[in-house]
Amino acid sequence: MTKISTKLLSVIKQNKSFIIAGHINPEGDAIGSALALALGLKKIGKKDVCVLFRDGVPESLKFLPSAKMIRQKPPRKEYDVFIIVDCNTLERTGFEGIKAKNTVIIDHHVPPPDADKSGLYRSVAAAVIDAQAAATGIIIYKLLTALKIPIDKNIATNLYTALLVDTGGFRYSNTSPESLMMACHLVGAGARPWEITKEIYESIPFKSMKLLGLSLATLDKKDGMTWITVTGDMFKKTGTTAEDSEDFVDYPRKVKDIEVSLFFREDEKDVFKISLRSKGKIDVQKIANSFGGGGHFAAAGCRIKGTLQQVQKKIFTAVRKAIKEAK
Ligand SMILES: [Mn+2]
Repeated sequence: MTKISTKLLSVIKQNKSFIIAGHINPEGDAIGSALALALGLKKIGKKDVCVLFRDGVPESLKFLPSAKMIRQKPPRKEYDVFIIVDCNTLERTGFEGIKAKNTVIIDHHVPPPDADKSGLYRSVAAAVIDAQAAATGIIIYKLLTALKIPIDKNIATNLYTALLVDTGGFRYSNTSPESLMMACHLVGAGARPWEITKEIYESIPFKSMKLLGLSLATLDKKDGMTWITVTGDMFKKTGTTAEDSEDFVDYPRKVKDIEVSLFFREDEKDVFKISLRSKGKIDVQKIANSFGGGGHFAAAGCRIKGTLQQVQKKIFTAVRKAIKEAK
């Protein structure tokens, strides 16, 4: 159960200026949560609210109400409260040296073992880290409710998007009574499911679809795993970037009778980002952790240096071991 502490409520009530930052390479939950929180704070008279994402807003999320308020560089001034959403380390935000009197963390990821590398946790005034929450958007919803902030159409659209994305369109195992109940409230408050779905799932740029075609041609299957790859050449050929391959890992997971699906993305020469997805039995977060990455039980990622062949060998060995141990 998400517990919104009275400390958190008072940190918000007693302060005037807020800077909200989410993680690098942001998606719907990070951006939707940050914007919903910012809009909520403005509703209770907090005029000085800044929303910060180092990488800006991905094309597919520019429709979100108030997406234009997102900045990529922190203003120089000192804020009363720095709120980190949908991640729990300074490193994940991609920012250093944001000046604030108080720090707050609102997230649903398990903190990595070395989470306090930056000394951040010593200065945290309040935190809600609930790994059971389907989305950070759920925690924001509860926070706004606890602050008695009415959910209007713009807030509802941001929160519905957060929830939609992190539940995989209300399909993943985190599609709980709680998440559906919240969706119900948000639609009641003005969120339009089909309008949002069209923006999120039915607005793929043509070049991204071409990239998917090239990547799907690499589909392979072995020992309970399926995988696809995107190489630097494929990006070049289609004029695309990493952003265009965001949900590619979902495709090999659709294959029948497999436990783990993998997506290998060449970020620079001999550096690969690996996304891992589990069909429910294998804890892929553990596997990602062993390579210095992180995530959740069913969705995780890591980065490994080496040629594609070397990287695949390392990952396949780890996944094979995990599948064997789960039997
Ligand atoms: Mn999230």
